[in-house]
Amino acid sequence: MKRIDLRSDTVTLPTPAMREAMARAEVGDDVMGEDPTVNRLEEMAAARVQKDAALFVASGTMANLVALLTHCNRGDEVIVGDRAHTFINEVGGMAALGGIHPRTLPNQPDGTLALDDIKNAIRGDNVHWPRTKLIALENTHNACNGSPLSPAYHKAVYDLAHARNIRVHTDGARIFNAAVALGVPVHQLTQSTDTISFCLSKGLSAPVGSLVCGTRDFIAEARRQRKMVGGGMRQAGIIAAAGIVALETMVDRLAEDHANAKRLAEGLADIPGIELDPGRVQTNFVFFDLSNRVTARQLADRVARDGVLIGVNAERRIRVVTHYGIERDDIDTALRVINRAMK
Ligand code: TLP
Repeated sequence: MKRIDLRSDTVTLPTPAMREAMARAEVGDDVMGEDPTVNRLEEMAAARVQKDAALFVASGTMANLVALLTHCNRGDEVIVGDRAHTFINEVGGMAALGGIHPRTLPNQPDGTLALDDIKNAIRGDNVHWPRTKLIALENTHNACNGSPLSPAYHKAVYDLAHARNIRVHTDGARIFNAAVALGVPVHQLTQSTDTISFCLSKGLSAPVGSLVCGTRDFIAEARRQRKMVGGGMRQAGIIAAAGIVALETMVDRLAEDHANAKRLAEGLADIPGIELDPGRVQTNFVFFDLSNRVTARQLADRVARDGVLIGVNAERRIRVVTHYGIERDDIDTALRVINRAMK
């Protein structure tokens, strides 16, 4: 029985080409700037998102932390969505390690923050108040249906921020999913953000690693912050090699994951007791609610017996994610198994 793991795209395994590249990778001490494979990945990444420089880090969480530590001093404030990964799923790192004050605004269902909410949240100069330093966006927005934010929205936030001398960081863990879903080159999304982090180890299937991208000065400072949080990785070319293959070969195929998510959503919507609007599925995430007596935990346990793994998101809410390794036939199998378990 093939295990059909739909809990996350973080479960993707490296491709044979990645393993081969890892075995052959030329390496050196990256803390000394001497790992040629890491240097090549960083150059490729920066070029891809049209920033001056990039920094290879261990995870998406570390990428966001290092970016926030570089943008903000202790006591500075970051405007962030109340459903943002940086706010809900990163162990409070910005506050715990950076003394950064999160000012949350309601995320709209499409993952955006309302422009008026942002304008109203930006602080003036007052001895009592923290300084608004940064606006943090997320694209695609994980908890908001995996929705992609558009180039126009990025530009609106960027213009608003820069008119007030505030910077913008985007958690682009899945920025390539957004670009593929919107049918735009990724730099159209990244041109209107000062810094962008993205992950190699989600839909792009590399085993480890993320990048932070920005100006040369910003990345030089981010390199110090990475060292401070223990992220200097020495012969990291072994894992960077897989990242290069990921960027070269795994971006365009994300469209398959989106098509599979759509097919899955349409099938799920037909199952009695499941509530979802397939029209809202734009990338590789499908969230659905359970309206009969079965709880999310019970459903997950039942389908797991048949080799289908799904993510429990809340008492009656499930998240399923499509990715490399999940084929069209697996979607049909998962639908059959879930349908049976709902009876
Ligand atoms: N998200 C994971 C879990 O942490 C929830 C997942 O399965 O979706 N930004 C975004 C938008 C993310 O979705 C994630 C991971 C991260 C950052 C953190 O990346 P890692 O796990 O590499 O630290």
